[in-house]
Amino acid sequence: MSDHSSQSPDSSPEAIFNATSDASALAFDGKRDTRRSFVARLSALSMAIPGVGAALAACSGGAPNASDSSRRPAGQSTNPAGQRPARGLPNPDSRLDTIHHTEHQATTLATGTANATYRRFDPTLPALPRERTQQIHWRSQAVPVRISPEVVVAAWTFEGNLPGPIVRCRAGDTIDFTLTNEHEVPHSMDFHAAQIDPKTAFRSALKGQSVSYTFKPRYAGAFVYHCGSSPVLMHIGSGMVGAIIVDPSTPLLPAKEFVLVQNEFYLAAPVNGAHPFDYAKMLATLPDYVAFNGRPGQYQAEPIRVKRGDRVRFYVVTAGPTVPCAFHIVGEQFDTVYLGAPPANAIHGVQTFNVPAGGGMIFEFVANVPGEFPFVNHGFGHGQKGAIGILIVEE
Ligand SMILES: [Cu+2]
Repeated sequence: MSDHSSQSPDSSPEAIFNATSDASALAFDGKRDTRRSFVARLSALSMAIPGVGAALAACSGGAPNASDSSRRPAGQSTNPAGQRPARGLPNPDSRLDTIHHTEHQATTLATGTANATYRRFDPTLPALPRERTQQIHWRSQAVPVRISPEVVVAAWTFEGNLPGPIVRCRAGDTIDFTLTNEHEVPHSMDFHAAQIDPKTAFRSALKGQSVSYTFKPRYAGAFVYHCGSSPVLMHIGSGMVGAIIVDPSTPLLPAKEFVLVQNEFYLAAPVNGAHPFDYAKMLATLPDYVAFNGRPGQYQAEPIRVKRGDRVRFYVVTAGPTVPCAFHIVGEQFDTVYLGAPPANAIHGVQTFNVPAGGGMIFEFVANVPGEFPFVNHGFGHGQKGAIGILIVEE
């Protein structure tokens, strides 16, 4: 029995999400008094930022220097003058730096909200580069992101979008990665495809600094990347997430391939048109929205399309920070789900499989039935907050 009978207009995918959106709006209205008091509380706290005081005190300022991105051993970082940070500066990854665990109330506000235009996030898996070594240099930035025509969030990002760019490589390739931080808050990068000492490689960069490291993904699969700076809940929850897809050395069968990064949004009341993120709500784990690729319901408004007979492969990565994804396609069954390290660890004839927060799995089937197929987080208390899309199989 399908989840939503196409015979009932009220149970169509569109109706489900529209009803959800309406319900969310009502919920927002119902909380207006609470939100008003929250805003007052926020003002009183002067929009405290995680670790920003220590970061500003430690940072000598200035724009990032291109020379900062030159290759260095894993985890070394430099200040804008190309020097190693002095001893005694706070490392927000350190368990000793408790300041970073106590100074968190709301994200900083990004500017330029009016210029944040809504764009569907292209879910298409990028082509596999021919080169066996990739040089990747990204910036961490605070940027307003319009996650729906109505909602702008004051996001913390990799390369100005939420999720960040999709990376694709092969097992055994070399990734030379550099992160340059352009934001007052310390940031870092944790690739789940890497096996590396996190204390050095995943350490934080203060504003104007860069961190570089090199890794070779050992296993194929769909992996999360995220900022790992403390408190990691705040940094993942504010948008610093994405996916790295690692192909096996023997390619999988040709397919139409798509990447879905699920994340959830915990929003405070808007300030100057943009919603800051709400750390208390992250801790309470009651999201306002749950989305595939950072825009709630975007693939209902603009579905993903394939042709009848296409092999379809979804790389589902759950960035969280907390909510899992019980991935299911209404009216279809998965021929194969790769739990990890494809083509190994394959299970067959699967209706739904749970991708945990911080995990990634690969879902595959042959689209031999035309129609409109909702792909959902079947944990519907979360799915109906925006983690529903439509796959159209055309004749
Ligand atoms: Cu961060």
